[in-house]
Amino acid sequence: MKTQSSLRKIILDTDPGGDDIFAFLWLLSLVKQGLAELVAVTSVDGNVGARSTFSSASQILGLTGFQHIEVGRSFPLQKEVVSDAAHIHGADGMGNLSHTLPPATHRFAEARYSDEVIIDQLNALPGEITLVAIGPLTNLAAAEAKSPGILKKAREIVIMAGAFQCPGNISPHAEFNIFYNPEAAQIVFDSRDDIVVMPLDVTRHLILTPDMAQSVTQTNPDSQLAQFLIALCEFMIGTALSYRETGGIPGFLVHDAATLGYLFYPETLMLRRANVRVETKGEWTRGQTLIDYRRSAKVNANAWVALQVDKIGFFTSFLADLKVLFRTDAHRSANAHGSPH
Ligand SMILES: [Ca+2]
Repeated sequence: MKTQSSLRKIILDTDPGGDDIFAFLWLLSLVKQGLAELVAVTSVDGNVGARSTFSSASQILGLTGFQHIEVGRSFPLQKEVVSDAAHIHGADGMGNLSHTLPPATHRFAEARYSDEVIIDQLNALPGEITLVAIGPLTNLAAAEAKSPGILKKAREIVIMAGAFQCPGNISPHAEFNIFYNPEAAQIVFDSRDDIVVMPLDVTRHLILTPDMAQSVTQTNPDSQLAQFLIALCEFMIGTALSYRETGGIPGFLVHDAATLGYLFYPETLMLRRANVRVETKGEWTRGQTLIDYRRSAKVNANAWVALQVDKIGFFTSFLADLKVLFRTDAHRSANAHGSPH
């Protein structure tokens, strides 16, 4: 039995986003199982705009009975060079399904800014909070800029970001989260020497298929959460296939979930120590992440980079945990026929 003090306390920094939602639900399942504590969700402008990622985060918390958890709001990024990823995730970031869910209960206008939430929580519990960042790194960088050294107060920082020995997904060399705000990413890599990175090198292997989604929801297929998950999966598969992200396999990449795989099932990943730099200027390479593989001595490693994943082990754990949500979701469903767990 875990004691309260040994629980992972987590702030989830997210820009939902279809794959964000699967990571989010995995984390909520771990919370329900008493394996993690979700301190706050800090939404960030990214896949879609700041208001949408905020309200999506609120809707997911409401759908799963966690509406008491704080959601931070972000500010829109003032940049002209990048567009969001609504073409991948739907205009609302949730496969255009947000209208099928209970409305957001958190109020954007009254919410604290995400960087303030991060600063306050890290100051309140220095060394205890793990930051899991699965969107552009704008909020983390803003916190570091406002309060230099604050990110060192996190127990650990785990990010889904980058592409090292494989192509990017937003440009030939860049992964979306870095490309969206490379300057912020470099600030985060400069903030401490142990940033944990889940890049496309591993996440491009994490293809969630309709069979997997069905197996997760089968204990309570009529629940609102099940219907949402299946519909979201269908939407994401449509865009994944049109962008040829899965080698033709009907499925979609659950990139962001890799961060939770690392934290709770670390045996599924192989990581390499490295000094990671971010290209912030290149005309064709802006947002590229680089490791120096030359044989000269390196004295300034700043990261742990995952380069291999045991995908069978990963999905075994991921799917088993997601199933827990459907056992406990029964009492929330309009068509509930199960009994509360
Ligand atoms: Ca994301």
